[in-house]
Amino acid sequence: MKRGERVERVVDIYESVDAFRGYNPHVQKEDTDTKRNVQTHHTEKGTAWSRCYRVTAVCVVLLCVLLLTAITLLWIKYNNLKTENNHLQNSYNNLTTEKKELQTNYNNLTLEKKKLQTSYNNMTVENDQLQAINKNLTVERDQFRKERNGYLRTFWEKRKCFCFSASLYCMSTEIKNWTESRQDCRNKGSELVIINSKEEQEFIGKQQANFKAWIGLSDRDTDGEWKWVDGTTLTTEFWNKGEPNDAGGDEDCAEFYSAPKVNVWNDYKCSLKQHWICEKHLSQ
Ligand code: MMA
Ligand code: CA
Repeated sequence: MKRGERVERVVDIYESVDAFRGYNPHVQKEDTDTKRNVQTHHTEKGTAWSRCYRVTAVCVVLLCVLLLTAITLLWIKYNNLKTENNHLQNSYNNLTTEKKELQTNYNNLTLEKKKLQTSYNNMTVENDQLQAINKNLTVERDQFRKERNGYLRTFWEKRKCFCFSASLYCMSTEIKNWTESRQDCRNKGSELVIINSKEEQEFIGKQQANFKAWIGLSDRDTDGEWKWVDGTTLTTEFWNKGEPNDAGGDEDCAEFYSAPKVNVWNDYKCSLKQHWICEKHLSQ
């Protein structure tokens, strides 16, 4: 646009403004040229200001946009950090609780360990004591065996001896009546055998194929009332069929009768001579 044309346009604009204000440019034509010069000068100045204003406005808007963007970004960042902080706080709280529980567990375990240590120490002491006792018992047992073997070799010489449970049994090689037989046993610190169980009865029976021998049972004090030599009454009986029959009216002593598959008792005359069996209880 050339300078002349631009001036013309400005004139048109001013004329339009004057018309809008009710001003007629043709009536006051004489002043127009003078005014046109002044107005042209003013218009150039205004355009520069307008441009500056626009640039400033654009800058301000741009700055505002930038500021808003920055604030928005910072706000998002702040919220993210806040959420993260909450998570971390929760984690921290959980870990603190867990730590407390672990500490309690650790304390309990420490207490338990102390108790177990004490128990272990006590048991160690007890174990040592038991080992000492066991050692003593072993010594005592060996002495007992030695003693028993001594009995078997010397005291019961020439007799058939055997052990059952905690007793030593010996069968005589001689023959005597019931009273003499009993006395022989007593002289040796024993008694005529007392039989308390089926096992004992059968064990004695199988020591020899066939034999008859006095046992510590009689009804000499009261007829028909059978008693063992230790004073106890008869509970477990192994009488032969039909016995005791008191044959001849004076069978007051009991004998053991052993034959193949037969282990029984018979009442017999106390004055008759036969073998006998002694029983010695062994110290345990
Ligand atoms: C029979 C039987 C016994 C009795 C003796 C006496 C052989 O057995 O009657 O009961 O004691 O005889 O010899
Ligand atoms: Ca009889």
